[in-house]
Amino acid sequence: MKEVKKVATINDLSGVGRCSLTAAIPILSALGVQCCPYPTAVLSCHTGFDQYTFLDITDEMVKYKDSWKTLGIDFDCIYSGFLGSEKQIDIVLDFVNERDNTLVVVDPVMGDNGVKYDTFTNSMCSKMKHLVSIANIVTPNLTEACILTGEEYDKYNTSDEKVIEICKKISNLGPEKVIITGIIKENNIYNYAYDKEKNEVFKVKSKFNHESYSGTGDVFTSIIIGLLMNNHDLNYAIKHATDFIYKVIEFTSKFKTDTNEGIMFEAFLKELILINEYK
Ligand code: PXL
Repeated sequence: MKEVKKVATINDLSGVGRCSLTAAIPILSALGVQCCPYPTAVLSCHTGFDQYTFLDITDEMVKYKDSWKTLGIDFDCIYSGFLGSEKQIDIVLDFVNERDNTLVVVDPVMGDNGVKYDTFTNSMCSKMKHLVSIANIVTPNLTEACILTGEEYDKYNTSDEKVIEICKKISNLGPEKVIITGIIKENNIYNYAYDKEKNEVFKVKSKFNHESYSGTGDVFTSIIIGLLMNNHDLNYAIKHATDFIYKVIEFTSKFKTDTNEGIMFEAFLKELILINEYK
């Protein structure tokens, strides 16, 4: 019997749009991992919708973290995603620095499609670099990777060499493993993983159906963490996360929903259980 691992999941709760905690909780649970939500904000819908409410809970986050510390609660992994203010990034830095022997995965949620999210300011970007520097694994999309490195975003023409250069620049900030998602070339989309210690690049290809759904980055990172927590290797995790998302996008696209609604992963959670069971 395996013990159930605990992941402190720092992310927002968005009522509609299948992203952040509403992706991480079901996905980590399906992968047999306890998702312990550490909420950053409560939104009626994510920020891609024309209108949304936004309750920032920065002050509560300090008390929340301190309460876990008093209780002596340990986590196998800290997973940070959408952060709503500079102060929140500082709180996450403290939370990580107060703990040892925890895998730190930072998804530096800042933007997509070459554009920063509404709530993300320039000063938050430099703080985010600091958070990236203390992570073991980071999972930016190409937009975020460009923001972190000051490289120009080129949606359809980023060469292998350029992606690898960006991966190395990010790993020089600190992380041992850098995963860059969403590199589009013709009708394909690629995810790259760079392992600093091995100096190796692993690249996974998937078909691109020219639709960009919200929350796929959160689904991706949640799958990676869930599989790593079950002792699968990173390349296995990336390959299966990529294939899973492709399959769910294909299914979702048949319904012609608003892409802000995210992908219909609920119908495929059973597949994650099978992917996880394969040893
Ligand atoms: O999936 C990224 C994300 C997470 N959280 C919120 C967002 C977005 C992207 O738009 O708005 C609140």
